Amino acid sequence: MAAYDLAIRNGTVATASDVFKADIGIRDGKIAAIADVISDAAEEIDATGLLVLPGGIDSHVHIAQKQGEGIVMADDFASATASAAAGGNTMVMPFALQERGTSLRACVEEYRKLAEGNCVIDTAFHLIISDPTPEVLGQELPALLKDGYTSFKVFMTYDDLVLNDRQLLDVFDVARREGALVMVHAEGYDAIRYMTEKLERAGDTAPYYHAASRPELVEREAAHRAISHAELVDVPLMIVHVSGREAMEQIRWAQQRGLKVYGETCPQYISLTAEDLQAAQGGDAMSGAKYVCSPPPRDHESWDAIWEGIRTGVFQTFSSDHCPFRYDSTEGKLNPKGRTSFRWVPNGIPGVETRLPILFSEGVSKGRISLQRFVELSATNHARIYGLYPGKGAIAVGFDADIALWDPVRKETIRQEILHHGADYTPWEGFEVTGWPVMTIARGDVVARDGTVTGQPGRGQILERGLSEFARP
Ligand code: DUC
Ligand code: ZN
Ligand code: ZN
Repeated sequence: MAAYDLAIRNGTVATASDVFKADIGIRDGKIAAIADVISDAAEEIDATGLLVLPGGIDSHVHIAQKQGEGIVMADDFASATASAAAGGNTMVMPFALQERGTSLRACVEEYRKLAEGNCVIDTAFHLIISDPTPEVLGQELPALLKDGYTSFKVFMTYDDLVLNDRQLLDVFDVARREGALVMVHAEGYDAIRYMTEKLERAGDTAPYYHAASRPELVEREAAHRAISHAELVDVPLMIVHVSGREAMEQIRWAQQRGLKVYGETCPQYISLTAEDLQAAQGGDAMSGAKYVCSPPPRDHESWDAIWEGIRTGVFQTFSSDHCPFRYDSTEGKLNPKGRTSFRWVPNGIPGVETRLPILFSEGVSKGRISLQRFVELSATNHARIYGLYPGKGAIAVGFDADIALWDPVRKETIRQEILHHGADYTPWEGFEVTGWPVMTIARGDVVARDGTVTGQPGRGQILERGLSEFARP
């Protein structure tokens, strides 16, 4: 009998700290050996000329999340996780959303049922708290944290989700006591409402005005407020989907003062701009809806600011914020109310499959970041911050054999027709990249190869997570 089930041979391995030539031996879904030569395997993959990287972990995706009346997300767990696998990922982390007036526990159980038996790769859920009642804060949340749902997101905007300052403080307080990591959507509700109503009164209702309704200062103000509340309570915080200089500088300011404030950014903030929300001349103004997400994409100076934050360590994670809606659908971007105002265009863009090629190409191939930093931003830090480390997020003996093989010189043009998500478009149509994931191996199984998803729905597990040391006050 062979010593290993699978060997990945002749590749260049990268971790968050090192790049080296090695073979990898996999047994029972785990990395069992890393050595100069591993020859005693039942099966071999020749990785000559390829990079052997930890499979991507996307710690911020939205899958089959309940939406407002008549709106449906474009991905279920099968399509989202297939798309993720094709994009070099071995794990995704979506959100179990509490609807106001309902039990958090019941929402989680219902959401779990959607995932069970349908995931191609491993999954673990964050929670979204929209109704922090005494029951939720006192019993449900602590119990769910003990069950391995060890992080949750709170919103500072959206009618159905926004928490007021007192509620934020109360939720932060529970996080501190129980050791949970809080993720914050930092955009201020009242400022957005004020701007939205003003724009609507002026007749500026096309999707383009979505960006104008939430300028950067709205994000900066909310980030500052969240950071101040976290300082008061003495709890760490992750500010998610940071779009530009202003919020980035708030996080940096907090970090320089010794606060445990972490930052996440996304591909849209280094590769799209608010101008994308404007239809090309003579085009249909509604086509800008394809780019409506929150915070909105900004401008080229913002890209530079985000790179500054990536390079200097202000940001720990680079996630997709995959939140897919079909464009040409009355249940998606072109729903009837959305045609009356940007306010009703569902917020979010698909991106779980394109996150890593964009970061690799814009970052590593263009010389902005090292390969090790790519590994940190795409996998290792997600595992560390969200309680999956050790075990996931690195190429090391004893870790899950979650690995992506990359061709660092392959040129591709991102097109809807090569993607596997449930959306009917990609915001990056025609975007050219250098560097492409050619094979994804999850717990030792080849789940995607050359653009074909080979992993079956149901093979992915729903994981409990441990408490994160990043959440310690
Ligand atoms: N926030 C997200 O994190 N994703 C999509 C929409 C939003 O507002
Ligand atoms: Zn958000
Ligand atoms: Zn999101």
